[in-house]
Amino acid sequence: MTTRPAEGDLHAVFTRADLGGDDRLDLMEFSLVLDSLGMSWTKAEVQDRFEKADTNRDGFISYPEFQTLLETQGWTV
Ligand SMILES: [Ca+2]
Repeated sequence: MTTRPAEGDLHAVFTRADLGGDDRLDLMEFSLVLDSLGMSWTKAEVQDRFEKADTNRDGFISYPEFQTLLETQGWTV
């Protein structure tokens, strides 16, 4: 079952996964977010989503990029 977190919850999920506390997610942190959202993707799928979500190609997912990813995936926040 996939729950659809409210906006505040989503940011809490993002912040909790941001182990470095630098307001962006690396690939490992990104996979933690997916776990907490109940997404069960393979490593290859996670890598693929990560690369698509990282629109400015800096190797990290910012919160705006994260929100855009959820929108493009059709996940309501
Ligand atoms: Ca980025």
